[in-house]
Amino acid sequence: MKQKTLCVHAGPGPDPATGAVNPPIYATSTYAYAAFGRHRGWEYSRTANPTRVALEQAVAELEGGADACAFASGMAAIDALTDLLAPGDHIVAAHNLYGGTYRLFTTITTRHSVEVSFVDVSDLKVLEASFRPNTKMLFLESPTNPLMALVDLAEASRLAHKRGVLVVVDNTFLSPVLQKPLELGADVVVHSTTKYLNGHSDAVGGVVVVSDPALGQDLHRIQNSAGAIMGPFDAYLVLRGIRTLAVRMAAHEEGGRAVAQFLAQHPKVLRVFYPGLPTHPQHQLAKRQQRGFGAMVAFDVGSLEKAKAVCDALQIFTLAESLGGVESLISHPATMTHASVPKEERERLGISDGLLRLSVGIEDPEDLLADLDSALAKI
Ligand code: P1T
Repeated sequence: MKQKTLCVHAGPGPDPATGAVNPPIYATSTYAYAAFGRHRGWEYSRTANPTRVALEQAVAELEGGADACAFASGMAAIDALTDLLAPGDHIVAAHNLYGGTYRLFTTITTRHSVEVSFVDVSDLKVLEASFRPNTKMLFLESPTNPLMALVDLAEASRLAHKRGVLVVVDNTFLSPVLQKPLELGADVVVHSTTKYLNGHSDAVGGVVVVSDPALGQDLHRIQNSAGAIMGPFDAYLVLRGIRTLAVRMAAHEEGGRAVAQFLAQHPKVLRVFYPGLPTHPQHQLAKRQQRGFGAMVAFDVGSLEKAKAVCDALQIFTLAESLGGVESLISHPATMTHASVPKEERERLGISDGLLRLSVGIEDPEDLLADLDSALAKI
């Protein structure tokens, strides 16, 4: 099935009881037993809820996976993955990740005696040298938040699998419409559904997709035991968002490309980070492993003062954390999404005080360029 068709039809299809074309929102915490000792397949909504299961099935189909588990947030989904590990295990993580993932790994995961190394995974030699005998998980983002660096997912997976290391890819920035990590060799895909999958900035959630059904069973055990589940109302919203994912991604991409090209030729902009630009150092890799370049664009205006002036002057772009909604957002990673990364570490990575990150929405690109043009004229 083609992407657009899959987005519209992924999941269990019409409700078997009534024929409703959309899954009902099963607003129930529990289910009546058919008889003593005999339930009807549904026991308690932490364990399973039909609306959540419909979403899980849809996302598994979209990513080409065997199973999926939906969680209360993207961070809850990533945290559940760390529950696969035992004390003494080691994670190799990309050195540029969403700031919240960095915070989870450095302040919570390590409390359970799991070691984490942050390495420049775009250099495969560095990646290979970072594996240890106790390495159990490779955690990647591609493209990274906010620097838009890529990892060769097929090669990184090959290197990890030689050592029996589980490969996890956070695919939030592209969505399954623009990248399918499981097809490239990864074992697990994680999403903040808060972003493109939902697409309307009205619900926080997360999902994990796996290629191995046994791993899926293990994650459902974690989901049920630890309990950070997505509720049925949110599951409904994300599933509704998925129906338009393919057409939204095409519109996002059109805007993303236009904005990146505009910024790349603007005299006030020092540097643009967008894998769709031929000048991006990994443009060829992006063309090979992605089905598009997406709509996340970062750019450097040189200083905190200038970054603030641009944010203050914009009319259509809203200053806010998050991304992937229909409306365009701007954020300042150093003081917002990546404030929990120490300043020296941010500077080492290139997350400068003048760096701004755009989530380009689906408005008319001409309006977005005019907004950026007048804001940049202020600096
Ligand atoms: O916010 P939450 O649904 O818990 O998802 C966390 C998360 C995980 N992975 C990536 C790549 C993310 O970007 C995020 C959340 N990011 C933002 C809120 C942001 O503005 O970057």
